[in-house]
Amino acid sequence: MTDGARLPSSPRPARMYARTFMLTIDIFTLFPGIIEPVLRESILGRAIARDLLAVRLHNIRDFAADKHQVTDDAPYGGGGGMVMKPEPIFAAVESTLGAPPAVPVFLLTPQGKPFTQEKAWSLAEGKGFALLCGRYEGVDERVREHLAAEEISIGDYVLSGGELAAMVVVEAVARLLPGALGDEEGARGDSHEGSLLEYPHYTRPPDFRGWGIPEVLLSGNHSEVRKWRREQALWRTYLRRPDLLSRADLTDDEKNRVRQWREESEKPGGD
Ligand code: 6GU
Repeated sequence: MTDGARLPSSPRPARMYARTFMLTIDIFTLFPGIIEPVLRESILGRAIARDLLAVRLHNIRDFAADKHQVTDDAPYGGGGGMVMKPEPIFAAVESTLGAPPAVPVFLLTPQGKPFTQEKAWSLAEGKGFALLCGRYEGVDERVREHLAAEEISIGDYVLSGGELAAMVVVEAVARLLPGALGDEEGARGDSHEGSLLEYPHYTRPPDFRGWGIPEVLLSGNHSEVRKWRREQALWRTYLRRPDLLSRADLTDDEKNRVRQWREESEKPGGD
């Protein structure tokens, strides 16, 4: 690696932006009680207290027109499970955000597009958005077709509802808002920033149960520390998430390094 190497995981200056207004996220759900306590704690609680972020919870059931406030029904064509009815969802979203909605509405579903750090940045930089939490076996297809801007999934597994997924999205976005983290630089070295995983961290004591820490971290040599961290981030990504490397922002030197590692592992007897 050349000297004057970049910071760990290659922060992009393009990501330094000035948001001057509060970001508002509207969440439409049948279970606001799942979400409410999460918004009170830690980074989210602080971002809301500091008016960097506003999260508005809307209970879809409040928009069901009938006496029993029914929000689901049996699927046409038969089969098991219940489907979320379109009317209460359209009523909730349109009475809150207008028709068509003034901000993009994202439907949370395992069929959605995988949520990424890149998407988190674009939402943090945007003018606000809404999350619609699916429940039961599904949501009437007309919601996807005529109300949702996009469908988002947080990974290849199935949750019973979109509420926890919505919290994942809100948390990932909130911590990118300027002032949300104690340390302003905090988000920039994170895993997935610049498509590399993060380097290993250590704190006191220097010897814990006989397990030490890498010598370089005690050296006080900041340039050597930076080099070591970048190298660790690269090596870790190579070992654990080689799929990320094609997107990563690497120097020519680093690309050669990776190529060497690959060649060595392909040699007979290599690991
Ligand atoms: Cl966004 N919703 C549900 N119900 N399950 C999921 C998901 C979302 N993302 C991954 N699994």
